[in-house]
Amino acid sequence: MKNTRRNFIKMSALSAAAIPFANISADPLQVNKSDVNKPIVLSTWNFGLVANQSAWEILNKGGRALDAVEAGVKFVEADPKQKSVGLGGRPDRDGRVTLDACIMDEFSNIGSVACLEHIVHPVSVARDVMEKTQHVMLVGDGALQFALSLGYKREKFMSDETKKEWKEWLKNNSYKPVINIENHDTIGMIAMDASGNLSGACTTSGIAYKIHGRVGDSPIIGAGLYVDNEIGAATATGHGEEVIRIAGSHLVVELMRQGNSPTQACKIAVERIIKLQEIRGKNVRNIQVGFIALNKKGECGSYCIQSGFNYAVYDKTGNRLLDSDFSVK
Ligand code: SD4
Repeated sequence: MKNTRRNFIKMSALSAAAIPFANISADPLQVNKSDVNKPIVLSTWNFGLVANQSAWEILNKGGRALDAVEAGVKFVEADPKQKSVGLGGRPDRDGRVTLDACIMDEFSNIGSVACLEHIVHPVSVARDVMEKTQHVMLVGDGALQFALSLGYKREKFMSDETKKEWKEWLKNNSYKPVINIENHDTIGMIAMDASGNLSGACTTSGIAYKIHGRVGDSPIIGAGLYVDNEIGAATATGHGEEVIRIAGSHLVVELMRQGNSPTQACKIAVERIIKLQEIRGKNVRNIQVGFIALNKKGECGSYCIQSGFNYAVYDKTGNRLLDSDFSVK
């Protein structure tokens, strides 16, 4: 009798434990493999076009999505003309250029650096955190020392032009981030390779003239970037505080898991941000957030708060820049 009862309890516990997993099939989106649009890469803003080009060279040769997204965003990090990413990034209010980046692969390996100074390729340091340490995130001086120990070169940041702009800003010293600055910002990139595997990367110098030490969404897995190799991937740009508040990129992926298209998922996430702005008595017109998303079928989409956000998509039909649809008209 005792035994039977124990067995019953055991069985109940087993079946209860099995319930949450019962719905998680290996293929929740019911992907018909022959219809998958792959390889494909998409990335935020105008500079996504050149970044996609670098990524495509790898994807088109059958390379891994992880290598493609790293190479793609590195192209933008190294461009001194880009004032919101990498080498050319604008400083914080103390005149220090601090960089945030993260990377995630098809196995849910993750790596991230935040508030990293003097290193041109924070995304590669993030990948080294992922592949060479038992941690997932390094910040500030610790991230810098880690990079230097691996042989990364310490570089001088801030061009004369950026320094001049910062000195100008210091005269008023007021922190009012401008939306859609120069139509380019953080680069977030997500890709599916010819094997159908997903990866993503995200890198930025963050919002200009922030308080020293401020970290946005971009290096935070689940906020600025998320990849689930069974479902899809998403990345974000814009006011990082608002993206973190809703765990944005993770939310977009979970919304795709529930059957929403990439565009619908991005839209629902954007609407949640807008609703929270209203609840908190904030003016939504002062902020911009854009998401881009890709699912396992190779379908992609985007949505943002207000006009001005665009993204680049490269698949077998070519590389193109698309305007994102938006909520606040
Ligand atoms: C941040 N999301 O640091 C980044 C910056 C950005 O448009 O994308 N700005 O909050």
